[in-house]
Formats: sequence, C-alpha cells, structure tokens
Amino acid sequence: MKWNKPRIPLFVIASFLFGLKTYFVYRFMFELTIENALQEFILFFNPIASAYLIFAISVWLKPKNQMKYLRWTAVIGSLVLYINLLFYRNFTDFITIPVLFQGNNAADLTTSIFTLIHLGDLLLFADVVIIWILTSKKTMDLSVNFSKSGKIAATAVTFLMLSGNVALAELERPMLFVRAFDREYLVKNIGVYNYHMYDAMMQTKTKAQRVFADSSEISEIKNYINENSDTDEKSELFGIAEDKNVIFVSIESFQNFLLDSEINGKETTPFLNDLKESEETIWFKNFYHQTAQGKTSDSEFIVENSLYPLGRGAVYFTHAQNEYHALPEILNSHGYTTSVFHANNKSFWNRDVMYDTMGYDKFYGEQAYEVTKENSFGWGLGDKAFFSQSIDELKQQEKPFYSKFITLTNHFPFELPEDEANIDKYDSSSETLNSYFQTARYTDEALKQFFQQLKDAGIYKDSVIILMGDHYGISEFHNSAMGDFLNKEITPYQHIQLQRVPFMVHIPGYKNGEIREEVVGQIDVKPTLLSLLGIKAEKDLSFGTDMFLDDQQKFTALRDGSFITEKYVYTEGTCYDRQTGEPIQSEKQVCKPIKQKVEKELEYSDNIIYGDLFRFYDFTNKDSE
Ligand code: GP9
Ligand code: MN
Repeated sequence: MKWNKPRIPLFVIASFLFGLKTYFVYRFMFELTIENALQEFILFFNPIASAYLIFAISVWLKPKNQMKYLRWTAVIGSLVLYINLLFYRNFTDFITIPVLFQGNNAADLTTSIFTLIHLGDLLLFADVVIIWILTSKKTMDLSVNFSKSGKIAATAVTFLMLSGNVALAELERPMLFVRAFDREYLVKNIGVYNYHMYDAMMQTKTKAQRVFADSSEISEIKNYINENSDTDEKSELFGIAEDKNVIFVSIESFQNFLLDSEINGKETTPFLNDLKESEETIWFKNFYHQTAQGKTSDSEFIVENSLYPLGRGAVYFTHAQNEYHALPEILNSHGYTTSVFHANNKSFWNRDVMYDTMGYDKFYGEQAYEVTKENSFGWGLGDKAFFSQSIDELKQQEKPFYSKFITLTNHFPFELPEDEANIDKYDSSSETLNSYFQTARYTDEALKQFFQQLKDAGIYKDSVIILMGDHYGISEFHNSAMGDFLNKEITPYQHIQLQRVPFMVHIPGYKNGEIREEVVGQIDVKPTLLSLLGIKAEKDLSFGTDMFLDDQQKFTALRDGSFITEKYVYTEGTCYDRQTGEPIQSEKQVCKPIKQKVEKELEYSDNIIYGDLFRFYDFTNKDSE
C-alpha cells in the first residue's frame, strides 16, 4: 500500500512536539512564578512559537536535507534546554554566555552534576526519539518540496507568531527588553531559546560598551559618589587595627540561619556561636551577601573593589583585563604583603588572572597543598587539612600581611565522609538541606582549629581576623524544606532575610565586642577594613560605606534590584516592613525613591566595569576626573 503524505508537514508536527515538551519543562521543572492567566498563556505559547521559528527554516532547504535538519535541531534544542535545566537545579538561574565560556568551572563542577541529573530526565528526550523515527530513512518521502508561496507562507507564520509573542510579553512586562535584571522574566516571556539570542546580543553590546566608553562618564559617577559619602568622616574605630595583620576568611556557602541552629539538640556551629558573643568580636547580624552568578568570585570582587558584581556572568571572567583600584593594591601601597589561600584549581573563576590584575602578591592554589584521597572529599581538600597546611606558609609572610582564606568543604552538594560528621543530618525532603548542617559543622570545627593554630604559631595576637560568609548555600529550590526547618513559610521577604551571612570582626585583646544591628553588606567591607587599619579613604570609584559610621540614608542593594534599609525590605515589586515582614500597602510609594537610587547605583557600577573606566582615572592626581 502506498504511504500517503500526511497533510500536516513534519516540521509543524516537530514544532508541536518540541514546543509542548519545552512548555512541560517550563511549567513543571523550572520554578517559574505564574501570577495570572496571561502569563500562563504566554508560557504555553512561547515555546511553540520558538520551536516553529527554528523548525520552519527547514522549508527553505532541499527535501533531502530537511529531515536531517529537523532531527539535529531537535537534538541540539533539547540539549540546550536540558543543560539549562541542570544549571537551574543548581543555581536557580539561567545560563548566560559569559558563564558558558567558563569551561574550567564546568569541568570542576562534575561532582555536583551527578546529583543534578535524575533518571526521569530521559523522558525529556521522548520528542527527539519520535522526531528521529519519523525522519528516519524509511519515511524519507515525508520530505516536502515546498512551493515558493508555501515557503513564504510558512515563514510569514513564523513572523506572526514571533511578533505575537513579543507583543504579549511587552504587554505583560513593559520594558522587558530594556530592564534585564531578571532572567526569569525573560525566559518566562520569550522562552529559553530566544533568551539565549537576546543574551548573545547583550554580550555583543558589552564588548562595544568598552570601545565607546570615554572619560567623561566618570564625572557623573564621581558626583554621585561624592554626594553620598563623606570620605573625611572617621568612625570611632578608625585605626584600631593599625599595623596588624589581616586574616580574612571567606566561609563557603555559609548563611546566618546556621548560627544558633540545632540538630537533635546539638549546635551546628558551637565555635561561631561563642565567637560572635565574645568581647573580642564585633558581629554584624544584618550583613547581606550581594553576589550574583559569579558566586564566591562575586563576593571576592565586591569585597576587593566595593563595586557590584555584574547581572550576567562573573566579572572575574568577563572583565579580568580591566584596570581596578582593588584592596590588595591599596594595601600593598601601605606596606602590606597580600596573599590568597584556596585549595582549588588556580584557574577556577579565573582567579589566577584576576588576582594578578588586582595586585595580590601571592596565590596559594591547589598545587601548594598536599591533596590526597584521604584528606579530600566533596569539592576537594577538607577545610581542616586546608588550614593545617596553610599555617607554615602564613608564618613565612612578611608582616604586616593581608591574607585571604577561602574554605571549600561547605559547598553544594555538601558531601562529608561519615566519620567526619559530628552532628546528625537534618531530616527533610531536601537531601541538600539535610547534609548542609553536617558540612557547616565541619567547617565550624575547622575554624576553631585554625584559631588555635594561629595562637600556637604566635600570629594570633598581632592580627585581626575577619570572617565572612560568601553567599547562600541553600537555594530557593529548597524553600519547602527550609520552611519546615524554620517553621515559617519562605515568602519573598523571608527569602531576602535568608541572604544574611556571617560577618565578624575579631580583634584579639579588644574588650568592647558587640552585636551590631546596622543593615550592611559586602559592598561595605572595603571601606570598613581600610578604616580599621587606619588607612584614610582616598578618592576612589566605589560604593559602600564604613559600617561603623552612622548613616541613616543607607541601603544594601542586591544585584537583582532588591534592597534592604533600616525600615524596609524591597523585592519582586513589593515593599515590606523590615521588622514585621508585612507588605506595606498604604504607603506603596515609600520604597520608590530608594528603588530609583538603587537602580542608579547598580547602573553606575556596571558602567565602571563595562566601560573599564579606571583606565581613565588617575589616582596619583587627586583632582583628575
Ligand atoms: C571554588 C569555590 C566555590 O573555588 O570558591 O565556588 P562557588 O561555586 O561557591 O562560586
Ligand atoms: Mn562559594
């Protein structure tokens, strides 16, 4: 019997199959917030429109190439979607081109990758199998030699669907393509494939920005900075740590909620709990991390430069060739020896390049350590061995020194050998959250041991030790388990409050330790540290203020435009009372002026980085603009 050509061309069938699969992934596998029926419709429509856009190109091909095109488009499209899904499971975010080119990181991420792949994911390739079978040799005659008008009609439908999608997206989110703070909005409205095209365009724009930037942009930014900070003002702690060594410990994925938490009656962080209450410690309990896609490297960048990280990619990768006026460089010029200790691949996050750019004297990466099967787990060398092995090198540093230590064990997926665990796992639906307490406890013990080793080495009393959490460890993906643990629903307000990480300044011999309530963030570390060391703030292109100065106007801005002030927490378009967590209905406008300022500040920071504006800035001449 002769096979009758189906009336519906195969590229249309492929568009539907592939589009429906994509919709299924958006709807049920990504955690996209759907607020209304229009959003729901767009979410359904955009994957079909996108799929049609790509598959309909086949009509312009010779019949013998059409099947090949459909088949491979389905494969590549599915891989793009799946890789985004894996990335999302880890970071609750979508891939950007700069992140994609962080090849070294991808290789190092393998330990995490396997916990992100689920067996059921195989079903996500069902459409590929169907398309593959339909396009296989036996049914080759499914190819259609489209007439010219057929080709034009098929393409016209593409444009119709595409413009329909864009119009609906614009209706749903005015100025969506101008304000690109939030990748989720973009993916929800135009789909992951079009989002990648948009991202590629943005990347090209970024490259162009540097070429077209000129020195005149500095004046406006400088005016803004001058209006908002008084560099002549000194806090009462100015110079308290003068000539001391600085030991800065960046604690991996450490959130404030770990402090004072208990699992089956046992404290998770006994050492840090005591330390924060000590009279030698000043603990800022409302200190927020401000990182974005660059995670640890973003936290380093913020601390070193008092600039915001970028909304897309890790600035450590994308702008490592820029000029900066970073903390190590400033400290070097004041007689400090500067170094970093971190037992991971030196090229991870492009650190080897960026540390050089920022002026670190020495970087002790993985090769400086003895890493064996016995002393490493999870992401690598355990924190205890890391500190133990670092001490000898630390002793050799010329004084005064500034040394940064970056821990590793408390990193997703929070793996720890059973015999290293001194606290039970938590019991919830999230294996990630359950394990988190055990690795956090391990790091707490490693810190305790490190303090003792510093004392034994005779370094302790001449040093000031700063402890800081780099960013969150438990993503929004685990909100339901987090809600169980904290015994409250994780609302957007709670989510922001969960972004608080430890920040403790420990000064041996100090007697006035206290718990400070100010709302502060990583952007404030650089001026605070310089002030403690008695180094007068110089003319700089940076944001943030000395945490010990009273400044009522202050806000702590997160990279997505959310912010926290003394009174308010603003996120996802809602202004909350910071104390009660209640949305502020009646005075909806109170957050608006702050929001505008936050957006301006983030934009200025971006302009400094994108335009590489430090290259026009002369630090030797105080009046240069
Ligand atoms: C890797 C470590 C962890 O060297 O800093 O990086 P993260 O994944 O947290 O950015
Ligand atoms: Mn980290």
